[in-house]
Amino acid sequence: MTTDGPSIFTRIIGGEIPADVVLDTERLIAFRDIAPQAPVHLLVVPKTDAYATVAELAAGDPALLAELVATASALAAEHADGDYRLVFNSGPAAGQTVFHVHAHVLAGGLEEGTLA
Ligand code: D5M
Repeated sequence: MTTDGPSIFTRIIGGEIPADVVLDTERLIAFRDIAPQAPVHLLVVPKTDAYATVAELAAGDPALLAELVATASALAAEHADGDYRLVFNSGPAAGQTVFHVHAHVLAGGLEEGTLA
């Protein structure tokens, strides 16, 4: 939850801002990142705005976190060869800019042995 109005992701979920949506389910939405860091770069986002970080989501709704991970895996199989990196930036010093929990799914032609 933020104190300064709905997050950009809540506005995408509400249809206020366009996005390249690849999956839309009861509790999750997935769309292409606007600034892709890999050949396939998707964001998987819970529709609820109750959780800012992955740790909050894990504590508050572990079933939703499990659903998010399963969805990320399925999307990597659909959009690439099934291998993927799943990244949660948590906190400003780690590069989090949108405080509405989301997973980055990075896939397709990733370099071996690197973390970023
Ligand atoms: O990741 C936030 C991510 O959200 C970052 O990779 C850019 C992406 N972003 C921001 N605005 C949009 C829109 N409008 N569409 C698609 N993607 C967007 P973080 O982990 O918080 O740094």
